Amino acid sequence: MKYKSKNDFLNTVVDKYKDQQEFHQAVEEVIGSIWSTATKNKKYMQANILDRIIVPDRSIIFRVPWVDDNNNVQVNLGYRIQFNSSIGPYKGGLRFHPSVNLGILKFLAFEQVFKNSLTGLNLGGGKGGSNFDPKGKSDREIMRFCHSFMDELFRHIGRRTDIPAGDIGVGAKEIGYMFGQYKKIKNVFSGVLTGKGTNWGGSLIRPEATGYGLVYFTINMLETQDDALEGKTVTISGSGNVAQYACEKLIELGAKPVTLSDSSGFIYDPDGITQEKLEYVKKLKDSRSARISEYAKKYKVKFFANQNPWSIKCDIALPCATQNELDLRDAKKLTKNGCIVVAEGANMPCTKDAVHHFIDKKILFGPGKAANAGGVAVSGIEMSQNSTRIPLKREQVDNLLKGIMDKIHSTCVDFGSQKGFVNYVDGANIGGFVRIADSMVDQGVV
Ligand code: NDP
Ligand code: 2IT
Repeated sequence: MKYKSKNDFLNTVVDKYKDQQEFHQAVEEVIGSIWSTATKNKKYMQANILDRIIVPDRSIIFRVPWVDDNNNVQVNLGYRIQFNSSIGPYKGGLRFHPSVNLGILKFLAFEQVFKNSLTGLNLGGGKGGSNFDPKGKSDREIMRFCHSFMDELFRHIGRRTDIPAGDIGVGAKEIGYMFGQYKKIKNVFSGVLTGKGTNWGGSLIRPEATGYGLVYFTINMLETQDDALEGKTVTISGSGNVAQYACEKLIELGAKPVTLSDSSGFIYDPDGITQEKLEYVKKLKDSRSARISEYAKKYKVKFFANQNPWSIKCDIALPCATQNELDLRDAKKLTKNGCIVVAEGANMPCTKDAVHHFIDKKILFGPGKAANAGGVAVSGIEMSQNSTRIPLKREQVDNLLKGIMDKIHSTCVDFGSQKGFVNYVDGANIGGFVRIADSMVDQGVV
């Protein structure tokens, strides 16, 4: 083998992709788990899976020009990373956020490859987006931006090639504008995007799926210790799609969510966020410019400016905002305060050191690629409804979602059990990897 050790391999990744720290972090986490599985397998080594799996099939970068409300011409960068298609067409969200760059999208697309594999569906991995900032933009500006973005993206996607969906800054509204433009350019009505409106091919439960799935996975983890969700106090970060529906399912199942946040700070509601209060948050956050601090004013609770919620005592913590939002200091605060479960609703919200801390302390830690896979799983179910042209009922989709989360959980247990402890990071990485690697071997050097 050309690498002396795992660290030798990882050093070459850092050298090759100097400015892509988030990508290094994601690769290091996966390689840390799969190194021995990969290097002991003769077929994987002959096919050089290790070198091949960390390089995207292609990275597309393009100009997105648009006209703002003052008639000024603006330009953003658009991206689509088509990472791996060994088990299905590329699938993964689009993120619109000023922090978006190639390294961030490569980490997200790389994670998506393993996440999609874990769902058991035939979905390859991809991710895309733009450094466009939807905050402070009018609806018309967002529409013009989405149309221009699709003016280029359309030539790279298709229902059997690459099927984007939402992520940070992209929800039903943006998917609508992009779908409309794709249909106009191609003159085909197809399931080329997921997260569509239910009038035009969207699946019931898709908006809820990531948050609901996260809670189902949390329950599965608790059950391994004969514990249950009811009565547990839960801290949540974020107040967007994933955070809102995680909160909703927690309320329904008798847990007590006490925090929500955004990039300005967090609110702490010690009495618990109720469904009525959550409906207020959903309406408030219809506008991406609205701030969660409004909740504090309305319900007379405390708002902590420029802080995250990990100092609040809880049984369960669900980071649902963004990458690296929970570091070692936060992790120590959580375990010191008695937190027994951390499940990642966001992609890679915990830093490497924070993850190691949780595993050292042997608490239940659910990595994003397993715990937040419910969203892409229901996207897969939306695709199959588009193909059959038969929409499923709410309960049918919810049952399929539960079944997929159960299956992901048992894959993690199968591949991650270590002397009475489940290392979900290893379980998810190895479980996701084996299916991809076997498929790559089957298909030869392509
Ligand atoms: P939304 O745009 O709906 O909400 C994002 C939330 O996170 C907002 O509250 C936002 O606050 C906060 N946030 C974003 N960036 C930052 C930041 N840099 N610092 C602090 N807070 C921040 O996105 P989603 O809920 O869809 O996505 C949240 C996470 O879940 C992401 O990591 C995403 O990749 C992941 N995910 C999403 C899935 C989906 O189906 N949507 C599926 C699986 C994972 P503000 O309004 O101030 O920006
Ligand atoms: O990170 C993710 O899994 C998503 N943003 C959802 C992807 C999808 O295709 O539904």
